[in-house]
Amino acid sequence: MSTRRSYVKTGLLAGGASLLGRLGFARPQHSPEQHGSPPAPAPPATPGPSSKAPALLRKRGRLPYTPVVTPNGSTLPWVMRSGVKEFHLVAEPVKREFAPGMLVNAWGYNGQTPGPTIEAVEGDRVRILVTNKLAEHTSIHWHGIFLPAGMDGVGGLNQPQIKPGETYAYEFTLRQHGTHMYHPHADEMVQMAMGMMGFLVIHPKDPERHVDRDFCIFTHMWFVEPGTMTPNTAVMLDFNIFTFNSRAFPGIDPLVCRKGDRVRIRLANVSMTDHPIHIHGHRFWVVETDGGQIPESGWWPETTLNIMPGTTRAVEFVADYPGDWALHCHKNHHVMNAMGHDIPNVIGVDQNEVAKKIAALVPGYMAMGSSGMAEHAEHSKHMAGLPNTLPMMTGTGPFGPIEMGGMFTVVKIREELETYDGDPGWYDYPKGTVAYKVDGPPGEPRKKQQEHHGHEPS
Ligand SMILES: [Cu+2]
Repeated sequence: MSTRRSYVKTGLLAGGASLLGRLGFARPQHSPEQHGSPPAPAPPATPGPSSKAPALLRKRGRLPYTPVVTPNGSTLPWVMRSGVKEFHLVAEPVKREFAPGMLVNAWGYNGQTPGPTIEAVEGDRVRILVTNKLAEHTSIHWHGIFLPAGMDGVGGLNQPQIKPGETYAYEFTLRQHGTHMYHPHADEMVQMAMGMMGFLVIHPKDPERHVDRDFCIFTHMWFVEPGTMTPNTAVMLDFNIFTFNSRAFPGIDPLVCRKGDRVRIRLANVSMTDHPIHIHGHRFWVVETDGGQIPESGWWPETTLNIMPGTTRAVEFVADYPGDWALHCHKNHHVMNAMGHDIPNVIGVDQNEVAKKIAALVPGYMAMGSSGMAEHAEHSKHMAGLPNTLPMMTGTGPFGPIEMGGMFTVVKIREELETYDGDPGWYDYPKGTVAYKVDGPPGEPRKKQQEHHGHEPS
């Protein structure tokens, strides 16, 4: 875990710093002084974590909103020029590490896929410069935004395509607030499949409520032939890598929350199919689509929300229950990493005899799958022969293999939390609150953790 996190941070810092330098932007991203934003109004009256956790308050600074967190990603810096917030996106090929052990030749913005999250406030005048460093033309569409037709970004329809080496400016006033996205409307089949997409979040001018945590997750899927590193964009349905913010579990940062936090998760999808996103231990309220806010009387509760292609959704919930809670796509293949689809179905087949014969020819051969595919998690190195290929299921938790990859992460809710930065580690289960074994084959060793956490019902 620490290895992965330090790698990610180093990568982000290295990539981000050189890029920001190139664009002439300075860190930090959230300081209003640096960016010359208008004076921030007083913080919302809703009691937040501030009274108990000064460190958390400092993080929010004087911004009139809780900054969006893009796990494994970043927020795009801006500069104020004559009253206009100016952003700069650079469309370019990017190398994206999906998880340790797998690097992908993707396309994106500013060295990242998804591109950095653009954050602004309703009423802002924004100018977004787009420089094309791809080898082919592109354009950017601002999905769900009310703007002049000539700024809508459909290549050929609203503007000429942006040729390689050219920079275009999009400029409009934000007349709404909500969860939106940006993506190309050029070479449709290829550019989004290669990872070109990003969030455009517009905060309300007069927030009706305060959230403590505001996350955004871009769902996506890819086909990267095992052993290779460039997505095949001609694939229509048979994708084999499924990502949150272009990372696959166990390469996805957890969503860290304090007990009692009001949490918003914004989800988006420009892939070829829908992703039913499921949360454990809580139910969330559906508060927003890319069409705008749903009045509170119209919110509805879900534990699984389908994110259809070409949509955004925002959900909110109060982090009531401490623990480690799974958040994942509920399509079973979408919580798996690269796998060949031409594998024979051997569930229920006795392979003992054939395994003996093959082992005579192939030393170390192991027949798997007769009782199900869980064995793959234990022997997750079965793809180790292929370079740049993640095992199907690789995550390991405190009790053993998690048996998932792909679109899976963990919402980590803690009673005590000094900082939202970093990973607080696995949940320390109170004694007597973990499922326990009451019967089984004699002599089978118990898992260490189960003994540690005890069995007595409270
Ligand atoms: Cu999915």
